[in-house]
Amino acid sequence: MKFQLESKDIQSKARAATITTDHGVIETPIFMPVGTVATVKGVHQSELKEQINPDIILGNTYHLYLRPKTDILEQAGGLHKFMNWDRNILTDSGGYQVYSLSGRRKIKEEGVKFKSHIDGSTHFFTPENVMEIQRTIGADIIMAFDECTPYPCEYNYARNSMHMTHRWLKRCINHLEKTPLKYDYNQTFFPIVQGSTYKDLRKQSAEFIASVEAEGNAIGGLSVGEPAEEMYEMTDVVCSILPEDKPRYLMGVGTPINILENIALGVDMFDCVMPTRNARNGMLFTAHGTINIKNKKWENDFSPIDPMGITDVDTQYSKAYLRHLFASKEMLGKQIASIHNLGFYLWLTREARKHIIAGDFLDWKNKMVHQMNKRL
Ligand code: PRF
Repeated sequence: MKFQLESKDIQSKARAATITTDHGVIETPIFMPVGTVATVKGVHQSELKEQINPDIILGNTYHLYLRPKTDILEQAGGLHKFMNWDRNILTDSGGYQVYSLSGRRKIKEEGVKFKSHIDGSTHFFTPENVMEIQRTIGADIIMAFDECTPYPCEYNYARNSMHMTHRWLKRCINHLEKTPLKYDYNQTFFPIVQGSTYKDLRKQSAEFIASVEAEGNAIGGLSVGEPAEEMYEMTDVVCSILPEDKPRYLMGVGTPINILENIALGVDMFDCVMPTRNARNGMLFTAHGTINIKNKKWENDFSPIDPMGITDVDTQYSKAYLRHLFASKEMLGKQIASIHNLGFYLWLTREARKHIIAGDFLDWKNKMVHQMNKRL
């Protein structure tokens, strides 16, 4: 993997860069659409490529391991081939999903015992087997196995958990070195900073993570219910310590406003289920605020869904039509809304990049944050 800084903003800590892997170039800042179970929900790969056009998407180890199961992905020749996606993929390690989704789970030094959310069967994740699973899934960027602490979290729990995440990181690295690549392209490994909402722990964790000198670094444990200001404080502390010449990935963030504020603090990569999940509930993000398309006020609004939108659906269909699809519980409604929202998120991060390069990012960011903070 190669990371090249292209441009640094003078008035903020925002950067524009490129990441190059065997599956192509990723221009940052980037939003990575979430394709949890080998599908970006409701969106065909052709629409994803042609309309939304992300350089990279995300998959989840936890889900793919449970279904279709690792051996099926191996037989398919890896996740790229299985789902017909020839650009970059990043897989999360399960270090978050195992806490947020599985029923009962037991965290020990050795690893996490958990019950499948699908059939209740018992499984065990360790730093070692999660590295092997991610080798077999075959994403371009693979993540360390960590513990994402909840919010709020007692100091002592957060500190002990952070230290365990650091010990797990060493085990991930040791095991990866012994686990050969499965396919004919490289994989890059990112460790994850934890430390809850405690500045001293965040600082300690960022220093430890930086010391292992991975090719890129991630920030976990945020966007778990803490106030946005606390999230920004933590990102700021961590970004001031993580190396400048490597990508920084803020996991599971967030709203369009969260993304712009964190870009201003030096984050390069984001992912979140929000654009697709909220789309399925009828919530649309636009440059001028959010729309609840189920609202009666759109019943006879025949204007385009989003006249400024970058995807075909934005101008092909009216708000009244999309409202009707939601009222009728038609699946096309969810699909249109998902394409719109992902198109908007990708537009937003591409615009951010343009403004960083042009040198007027901060003014543009402040204007956008103000504009987007409305309900239409
Ligand atoms: N760890 C991992 N994945 C994650 C998170 C984390 O802390 C988060 C936190 N918002 C989202 N996804 N492994």
